[in-house]
Amino acid sequence: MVVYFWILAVLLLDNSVTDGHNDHMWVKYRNKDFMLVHQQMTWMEAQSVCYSLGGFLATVSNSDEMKFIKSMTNLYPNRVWLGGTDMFAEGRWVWIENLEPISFNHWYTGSHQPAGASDENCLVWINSNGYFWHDITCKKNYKFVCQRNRKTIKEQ
Ligand SMILES: [Ca+2]
Repeated sequence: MVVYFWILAVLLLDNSVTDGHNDHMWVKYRNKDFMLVHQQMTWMEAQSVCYSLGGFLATVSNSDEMKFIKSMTNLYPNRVWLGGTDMFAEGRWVWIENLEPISFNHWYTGSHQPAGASDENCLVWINSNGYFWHDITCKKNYKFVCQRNRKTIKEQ
């Protein structure tokens, strides 16, 4: 299984496999790199691909990062997976990066998100809904945003 995702990750970096987009590349933002992957996969598959690429599904730490990722994704009116989940403990939302609780958030309060209880344990970002966050079943297939962390340069 691990080999499968590794091969998939390598194929993703080959433009010929993409669905018309050839921008599967890391984009630098401060101390992070982000990559929008256009293949649509389940949350776990997406996380496996991100891992094979040296990262994980993206953590959104603040509104500046949210705006940056939005700028990467807003050409595509699709839903995208981010790295939030409460699959380990219902109602305790964490980032898969480090299992730290989600602090900054952008849940859609209009429908009291996250609202899916144990049926909906993964965080999807809905572009057409003001980029608010929703919990949804992890088995849906969506595009996704990977992140990897840049090594911080030590100040003299
Ligand atoms: Ca849940």
